[in-house]
Amino acid sequence: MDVLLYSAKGSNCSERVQWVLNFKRIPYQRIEVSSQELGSSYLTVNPFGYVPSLSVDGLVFSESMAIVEYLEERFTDIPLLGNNLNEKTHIRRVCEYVNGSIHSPQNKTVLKFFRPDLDDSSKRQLRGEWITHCLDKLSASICHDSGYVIGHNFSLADIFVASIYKKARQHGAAGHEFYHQHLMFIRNNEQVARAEPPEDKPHE
Ligand SMILES: N[C@@H](CCC(=O)N[C@@H](CS)C(=O)NCC(=O)O)C(=O)O
Repeated sequence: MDVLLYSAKGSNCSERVQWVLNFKRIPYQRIEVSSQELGSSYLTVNPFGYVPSLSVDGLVFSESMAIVEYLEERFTDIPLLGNNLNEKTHIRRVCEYVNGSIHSPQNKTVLKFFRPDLDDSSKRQLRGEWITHCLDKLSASICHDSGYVIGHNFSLADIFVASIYKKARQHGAAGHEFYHQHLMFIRNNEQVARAEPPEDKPHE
């Protein structure tokens, strides 16, 4: 099986997929897409110009949520979507909130479209503040049963939450006790820590 992960430095959507690939021990090759390529040659891979994309034996998938659901259904040995329908639904709720409500409005292209007036540093500040504002709201409805976001096991929800929190920090947002604790908790699980992609220098 030939698996290629199209990623870009500092992309938290790509980090989600990479974390899943590592945790499920699926061998893959990471293809680095530069900012310049995102808007040019890479459009033949993903017409939206977004990373990640995942190619499996030449078949290309995009949208991180669709990709991780694909990996979950295809590689069932190490599950990441809970133990029952209630857990699954809550894990999807958290992932959708992170992906649709937190990440999308602060996406680089979206911000450039709506706020062309802002310089890079103001954009970074706004992005960090937005993520923290949304994470604040999320904290009341997660980590109820254990240190994991949903239920008693590491899941896609932990990956999505940890990755977006790290993104806020990269944008210069202050540390957040609740999410810092969550990150420390999941990193205590050796398999989780081993699968966490190394931080790369962002150009996002
Ligand atoms: N909903 C998409 C979002 C993808 C996305 O926004 N990717 C970012 C990196 S995290 C990107 O490619 N940004 C480049 C840009 O906005 O120009 C997904 O989950 O894959």
